[in-house]
Amino acid sequence: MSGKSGPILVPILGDQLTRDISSLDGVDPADAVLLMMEVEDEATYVRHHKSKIAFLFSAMRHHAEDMRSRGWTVDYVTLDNPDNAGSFSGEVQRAVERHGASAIRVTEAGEWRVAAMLQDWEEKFGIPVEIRPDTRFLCSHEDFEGWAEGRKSLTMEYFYREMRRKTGLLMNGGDPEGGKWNYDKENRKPAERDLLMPKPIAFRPDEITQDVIDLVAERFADHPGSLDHFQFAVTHDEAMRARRHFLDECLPRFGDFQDAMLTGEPFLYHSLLSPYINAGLLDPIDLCREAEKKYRNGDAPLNCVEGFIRQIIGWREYVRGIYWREGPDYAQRNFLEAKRDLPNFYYSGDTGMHCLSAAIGQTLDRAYAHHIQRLMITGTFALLAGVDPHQVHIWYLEVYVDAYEWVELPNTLGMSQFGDGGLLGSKPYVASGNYINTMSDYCRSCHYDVKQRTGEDACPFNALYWDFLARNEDKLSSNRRLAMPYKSWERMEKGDKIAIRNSARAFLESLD
Ligand code: FAD
Ligand code: DLZ
Ligand code: SF4
Repeated sequence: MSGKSGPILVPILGDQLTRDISSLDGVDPADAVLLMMEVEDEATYVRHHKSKIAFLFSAMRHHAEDMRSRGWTVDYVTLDNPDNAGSFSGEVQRAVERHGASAIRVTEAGEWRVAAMLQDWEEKFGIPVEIRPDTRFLCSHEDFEGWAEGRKSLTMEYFYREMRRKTGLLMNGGDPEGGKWNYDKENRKPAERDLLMPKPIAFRPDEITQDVIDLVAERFADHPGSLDHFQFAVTHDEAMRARRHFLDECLPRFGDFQDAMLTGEPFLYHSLLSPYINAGLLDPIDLCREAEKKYRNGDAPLNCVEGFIRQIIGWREYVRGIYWREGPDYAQRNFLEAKRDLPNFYYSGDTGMHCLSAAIGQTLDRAYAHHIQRLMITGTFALLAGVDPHQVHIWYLEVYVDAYEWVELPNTLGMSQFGDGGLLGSKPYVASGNYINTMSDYCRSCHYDVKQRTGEDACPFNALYWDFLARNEDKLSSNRRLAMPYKSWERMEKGDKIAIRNSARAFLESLD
């Protein structure tokens, strides 16, 4: 110990808005100062969507109020404070001096970049720094290592089963509820417009949020996205209301239409809860237990509840495990050596491809797109077009309100762009226009014809799909899960192959 007698300084980072965050465990409010800081570096290390910054700053300001009302002393530094040092380390240094802090206690950071800063603090400030594990996750880093150790492949499904056993969620003794672990086959129905479809719960900005919106509009005018549709929950209570709305109104049909896409319906039956879970306003496991209750009470079918729980205790925990296991250079991987620049229309939505203009348009408006839009529209297009996966990663990190590197990077670089060569997904998520036409109504009002493979009016996904396979034959043709498409490509007439590749080339040149 340092021997100093000042308070313990507890920095609460922007994604640690949890009342019982591990850094506060066993701490007496009388002995501690909580430090919350809006800093330029965090807001600009990528050009976050304006609504993403507004959501987080407003949620942080409300959380500070909430913690004060619970007896904590909170030192909150706003972005426009003239003395703001602009970085976590700069602000912690100022706070250590201001309060004469005797020690720092902090919950581990959610990404490598910030974790490296925390590691430096002890030496930098000359007081003890305790970095505590983030207990909001089910699977610790050590447990994930233990699970992954010695396995030939890190298949999510097996990890998920471990998490089901660990939590007892949807278990019948040692067996999965209903006899199967996974009901995904029932979850691929296309949606029809339905007047009874639930509307998302919208929260009107209060004075605190409005101040933040004004600040962000002024300071981050050059960042992508709009503030006009801001309707996020920003308090614990509002997040709980959003959670209730999802459980009552959307969960009973969540699974059925999980992969569907409809023009003008950005949300369908999705929960829209990821920003609140990731920032710490909602407890993921408690949410899963509530979802399970809905099934046990006969209010939601098994396929929907299992599908939802799998996303959280399966995918969410799994991608975090992969992120920390693979290390800071995971972001640099580029298995397919893709080099194209991200097309400008990712920042404007200005393209004749209706699926892309719809997914990007709602992303810029609302900082939200659901999983299949992210994976099979913006993700698949970038993959087929051979866009540099690092640029794709930066875009996803910027534009989604729920984006933090630990969850965004494995989903983007691994699952969506095959940048890790198949560590996360056993085959690239590629598809021709036919998939999009089956799962959405986008093609009905598109400039392009989904049935045509070549020519100026043909759906670009079609030629790009075959061109992608041909272009990456040396790297992908031995993949057993791509055996069928490669066989079809082989069997194709030479003239057709040439026409497809010319069509793809012409289209790709038009992007440059
Ligand atoms: P729902 O469809 O209602 O799902 C319920 C919850 O499950 C989500 O709130 C989320 O917490 C969790 N979940 C679902 N899928 C995943 C997944 N693949 N990985 C982790 N958690 C999942 N999710 C993020 O939270 N942050 C990101 O930055 C992010 N980037 C993504 C990038 C790409 C390329 C892809 C394909 C997916 C990404 N996802 C990300 C996963 C997923 O798309 C979002 O979690 C989901 O769309 C959030 O909306 P929702 O809350 O309505 O989700
Ligand atoms: C994403 C973000 C932004 C935009 N701004 C801040 C901020 O000003 N202060 C803060 O504490 N956190 C912010 N965050 C979230 C952090 O980047 C996130 O907490 C770290 O990535 C943790 O690993
Ligand atoms: Fe997208 Fe092709 Fe359908 Fe147009 S035709 S919406 S580009 S899949």
